[in-house]
Amino acid sequence: MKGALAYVALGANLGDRLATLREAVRRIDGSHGLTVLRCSAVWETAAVGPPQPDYLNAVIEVDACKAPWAHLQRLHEIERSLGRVRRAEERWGPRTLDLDLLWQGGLILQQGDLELPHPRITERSFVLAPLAELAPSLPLGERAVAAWLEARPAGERASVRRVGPLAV
Ligand code: PH2
Ligand code: MG
Ligand code: MG
Repeated sequence: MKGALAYVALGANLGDRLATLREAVRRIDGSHGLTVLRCSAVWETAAVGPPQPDYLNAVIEVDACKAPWAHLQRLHEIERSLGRVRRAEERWGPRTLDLDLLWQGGLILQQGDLELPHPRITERSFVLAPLAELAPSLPLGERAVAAWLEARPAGERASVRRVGPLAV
């Protein structure tokens, strides 16, 4: 580890979802100060928001050597390079690829479009379930990740399903 431990969430519900997530991991690893350390499984999850196809979601653990703003910018670049057009999107609507910086080295901050830890992690089983595979004890406010996941309603937890490996 040369930098800080960080977690990035991946989501896709348009096109070849698995191929997109895997290509995103390849583009994240080893460039612009990010090294991929571990990958969660891939989870198929019912969409939160307006009616739309199910998502594939995953979380990766990375070694983050730059400031979080630099990493966020790089993640947005990768989203664009894999076909995402932000301007055309509706809030909570379908996405070719969504990359969210969830947590970096315990930083707590809010500036422009960057908030750490990422808002609403604790209310979303589609983030908590893959994150709990990698970092069940990671503290988020008053609870750890695994405890936040256990606190989600049973129906919501049943709407996420582990479907297979992300790493190739
Ligand atoms: N992302 C959204 C909106 N809704 N639902 C699930 N299950 N997974 C997501 O990643 C997701 C979503 C917009 O970013
Ligand atoms: Mg998101
Ligand atoms: Mg996002």
